[in-house]
Amino acid sequence: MMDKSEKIFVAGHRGMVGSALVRRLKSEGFSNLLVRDRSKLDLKNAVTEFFAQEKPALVILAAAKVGGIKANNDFPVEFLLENSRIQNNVIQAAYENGARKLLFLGSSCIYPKFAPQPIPETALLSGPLEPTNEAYAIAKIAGIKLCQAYAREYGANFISVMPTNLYGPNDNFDLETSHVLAALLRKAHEAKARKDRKLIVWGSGKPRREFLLVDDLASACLLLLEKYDSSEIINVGCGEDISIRELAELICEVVGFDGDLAWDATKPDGTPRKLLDVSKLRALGWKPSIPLRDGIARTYEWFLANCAR
Ligand code: GFB
Repeated sequence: MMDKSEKIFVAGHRGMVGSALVRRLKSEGFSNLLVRDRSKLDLKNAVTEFFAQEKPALVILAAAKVGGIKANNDFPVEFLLENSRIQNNVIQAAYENGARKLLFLGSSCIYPKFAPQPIPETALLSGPLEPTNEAYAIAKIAGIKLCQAYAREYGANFISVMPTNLYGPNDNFDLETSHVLAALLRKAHEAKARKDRKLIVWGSGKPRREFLLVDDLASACLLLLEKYDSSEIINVGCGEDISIRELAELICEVVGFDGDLAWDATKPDGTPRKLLDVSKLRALGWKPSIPLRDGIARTYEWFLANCAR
C-alpha cells in the first residue's frame, strides 16, 4: 500500500489527464497533492527552485503541449520544443531533488506508422513514424529514453506509461486543435442546434482508433504508481478500436443528431490503425470500467455544462 500522505506533484493538473489524476488521487484519499498554475510555475523554464523547495516524493508528469492531427501537423516546432523542454526540466529536477518515483505519460503515437496490431510495447523504434505527429512522437520518445537513462545510470524508479487516444472532461473542444472525439461531439451538438442536415468529418472515415476515457487512464496510473517499478514502457488502452466512421455515427446517436455525414478529403487520415496491446497491463489485474458509449455520454454532459453556449 502507498503512503497516502506522501507529497505528489501533478504537473499539468489543469489539463484533461492531470485533472483526472487529481480527482482520482483525492477520491482515493491522497492528502498531500502539490499543484502549481502555469502563471506561477512555467515548466518550460526554471523548475529547479520549485523542486528544491517542495521536494515531492512522487512526480506525475502529465504536462504537455497536446493536440489533434491538424495541430500536430501544423506546429511541429512547438510540439517538439515545448514538450522536450517541459520533460527535460521536470525529469532532471525530480531526480536531483530525490523523488522516489516518477510517472511519465507518453502516447501511442510513439509507435511506428505500420506497427503490428495490436501494438506491443516492443514495437517502439522498430520503424518509421506517422508524419502528421512525428515531432510530438520524437519528443515523447526522448522523454521515455530520458526516464530509462535515469533508471539505468542512476537507479531511478522512473516509469513511462503509453496511453491510447484519450477523451473526457476537460478535453479541448476547439475545432482546429482538438482530437477527433471532442471535435465530433461539438460538431454534432452544433449541427443539431442549427438544424443542419450534414456534419463534416475529416479524412476518409477509414482509420481505426482506440478510445479510453481519461478517468480509466487515471485509475490505471494509480495502479502503476503502486505496483509497477520497471523502466520498460507499458501500454494503457481498452483493447478495442473502432473506425472514425463508426465513432462519428455513435457520437451522432448520443447527441441526437440525425443528419448525414460528409467527408472532407482534404484533411489527413493519419495512422491507418492504432490499437494497443494491453496484455502487460491486464496481467497486473487492471481493466477499463467505462464503455465507449457511456464515456461519450459523460463527456457530452461535461461539454453541455462547461462549453456549450
Ligand atoms: O484524434 P485525431 O486528431 O488524431 O484524429 P490522431 C484521428 C482521426 O480522426 C484522423 C479524423 O483520421 C482524423 O482525420 N477526424 C475526423 C478528425 N474528423 C475530425 C475532426 O473534426 N477533428 C479531428 N481532430 N480529427 C493524434 C496525434 O493522432 O493522436 C497526437 O496527432 C496524439 O500526437 C493523439 O498522439 C493521441 O489519432 O490521428
